[in-house]
Amino acid sequence: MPRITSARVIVTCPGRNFVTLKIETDEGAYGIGDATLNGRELAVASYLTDHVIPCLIGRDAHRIEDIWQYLYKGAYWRRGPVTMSAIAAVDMALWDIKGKLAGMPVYQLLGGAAREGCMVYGHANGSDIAETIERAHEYLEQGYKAVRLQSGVPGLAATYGVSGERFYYEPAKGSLPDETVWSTSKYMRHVPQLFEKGRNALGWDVHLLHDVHHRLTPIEAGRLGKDLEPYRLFWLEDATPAENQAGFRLIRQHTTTPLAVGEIFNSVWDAKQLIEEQLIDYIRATVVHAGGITHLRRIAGLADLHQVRTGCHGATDLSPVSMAAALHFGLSVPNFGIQEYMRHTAETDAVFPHAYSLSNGLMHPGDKPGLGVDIDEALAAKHEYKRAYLPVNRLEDGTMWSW
Ligand code: EZ4
Ligand code: CO
Repeated sequence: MPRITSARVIVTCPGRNFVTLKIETDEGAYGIGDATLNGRELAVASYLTDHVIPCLIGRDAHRIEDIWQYLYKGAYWRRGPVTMSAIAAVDMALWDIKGKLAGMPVYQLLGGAAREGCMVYGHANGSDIAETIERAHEYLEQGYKAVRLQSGVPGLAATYGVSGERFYYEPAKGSLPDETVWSTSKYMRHVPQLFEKGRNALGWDVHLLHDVHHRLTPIEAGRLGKDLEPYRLFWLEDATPAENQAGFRLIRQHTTTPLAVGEIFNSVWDAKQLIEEQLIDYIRATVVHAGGITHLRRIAGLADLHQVRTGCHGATDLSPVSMAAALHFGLSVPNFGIQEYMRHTAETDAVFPHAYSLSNGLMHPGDKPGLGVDIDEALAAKHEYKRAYLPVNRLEDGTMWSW
């Protein structure tokens, strides 16, 4: 049995912060897992170092389910993003080890490929509609089958999803949170124009997506979904905050635009009602924030019973280790829908050499044993952690709102 001999947390900032757990065994194989919780990174690093790692030493690295249950039930304090990201990092690292010892890529251990590759969507964003469409064309030229459209809103100084960079989007910055200003009415007038022009320019063969980023109330989301119906979106994401799962009933009563939610979920319990009542079409929980491959498979299993498909979050703040884990999961799960892909910077890719690749709009995790991602520790050590916050958001009268 491969015994866990050591585990440690590596914090690095190759352009942005990442927290990685590395677990070593007495059989030589080691595994890595992502533990990055954007804007709250050191809380997870401490949870792992101060509370989880001492419990791992000496355990059988093959007993993934038992270790998962030990960390979940054994903490007494269940769920929450810090706990579940820490458990996820352990889980990913153990799947990586199991794959390496078996000489197989993780997706083979999960039942093998259920498709040729995972369809991904890229982010086209611009300060106005014309610029967004121009960037969407660039994605189509690169073979993408699906593109998310976000654009600046007239009258608002900054909008979620729009960045100066061409292919990267990085909202976390500053030693204190940036403040942005939001107007629902300006936004609601603008988005249907974005999609009318987007469809006309891009045609009907591409899947189009949009992220509301938790800004609307359920009835406003119902209105927006209805206004967007003529443009046949693949999904409308995070239309309203989802703590109150029953709130999605109201959206459903008013629109057939498909709904996706879940990038901030950390457990199947966050999605239980949404899935069981078929209030959503895509569940966006991630490997890193929702308890690892082990728990994400449980969520997908429930979702499959209710014709809800997966659509994992894949922003740049999820490290290449998470990206790889998401692709092993996505390739093997029966009810895969789509995978978000915001590519990482060259600096990040250099710290995390990886086997996954993109071709013709589909991504594949590659066939290296384990997850197929490594961490260059010497290079990682050169990039020191830098505190960075996600922005906060207020209405025009100063009221705090969801960012
Ligand atoms: O704002 O990952 O769909 N993608 C998103 C992301 C999130 C960031 C927050 O850390 O909504 O851009
Ligand atoms: Co989102």
